[in-house]
Amino acid sequence: MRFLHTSDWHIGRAFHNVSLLEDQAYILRQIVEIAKSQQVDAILVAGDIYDRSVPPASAVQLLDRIVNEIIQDLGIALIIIPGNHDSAQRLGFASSQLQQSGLYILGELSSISEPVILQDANGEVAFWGFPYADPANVRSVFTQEISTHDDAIKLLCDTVTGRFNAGQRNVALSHCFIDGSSESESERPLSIGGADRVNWQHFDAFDYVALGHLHGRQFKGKACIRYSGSPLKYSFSEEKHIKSVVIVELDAKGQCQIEQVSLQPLHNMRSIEGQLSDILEAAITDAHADDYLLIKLTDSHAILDVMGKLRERYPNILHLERPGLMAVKNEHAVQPKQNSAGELAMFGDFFNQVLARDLTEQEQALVSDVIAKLQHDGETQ
Ligand SMILES: [Mn+2]
Repeated sequence: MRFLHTSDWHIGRAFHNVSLLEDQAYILRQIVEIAKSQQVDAILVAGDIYDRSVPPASAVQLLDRIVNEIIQDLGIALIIIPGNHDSAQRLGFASSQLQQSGLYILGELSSISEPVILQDANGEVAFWGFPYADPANVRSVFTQEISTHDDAIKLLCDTVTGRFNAGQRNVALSHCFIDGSSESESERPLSIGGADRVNWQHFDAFDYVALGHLHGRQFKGKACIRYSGSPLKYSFSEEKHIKSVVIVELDAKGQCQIEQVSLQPLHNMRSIEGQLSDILEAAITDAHADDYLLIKLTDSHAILDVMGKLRERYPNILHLERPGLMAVKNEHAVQPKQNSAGELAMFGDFFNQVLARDLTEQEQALVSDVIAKLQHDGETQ
């Protein structure tokens, strides 16, 4: 049995008010191509299909197209669980009818004991899907004393491992936070204060565990208990991530051979740090000037229309930070006596930007007087 594991598509997500739908369409098509060339039998998506419980129509249309390509055009089975961003009920629309066509949406907690069974030359593989559920939900469905995410996952795992058939290989899909794994800034916590952590040992009996929730690819405990990671970077904290999908070859005994196939985004997400003049010069030969950028300017003086200047070369700047300016400001915060000198210098820079010449001595004196008067007024108010 050969399958592709992915998760955290977050279709419909925007980043710094820029819609990522085109990037998502591009990357999902790439995943379909990988599934085709790798000749997998199934694709597993371990939650957070959509970014919101009520996704925009354009996101639903994109998923619809991708599902058609996977099931109808390629004849590959698609197994999905909802994550904490999805609405299990909405995602699960018509799911029992769709099973006949090869689309398996495992969104019902009460049905976790009914796995998807796929056959290969070596026999049956059971795919057990755990839809994302908080402890209160698990408690109400199973009427057992469940107070933590760890209790909940343990119960779900114990429930299905008790139903394993001899000779059958077993794969789990789960959307949870395995204790000790690394987070990114684009994940929404499942609960506050670390109470969402679960032990990987609960999954020990499965031959492979396809995890979702954490956006960085990683495994915990065993190589076969694994997060595929999101297919795109959804925060600048993921700048150094390599985004990929997992291709799993499950042999007759349930041993896994794991390969990670890298994805190439339409726009990379990265940060650039330096002086404005250096950044603008380097941009001339930057072959990836349309990447999504975080720019950190180290210049310590005020610059007029800095965003306009940068956007001429880098059209997709999503965020601008001015650590240089902050440093100057902070210096003033601890040394208030330098305030007037700092403000005069700042105004001098501004004046130079607008009129392309320095203040004369007379003008400097005039501006100093105004600054001093403003400060005096501010103090006596
Ligand atoms: Mn997610």
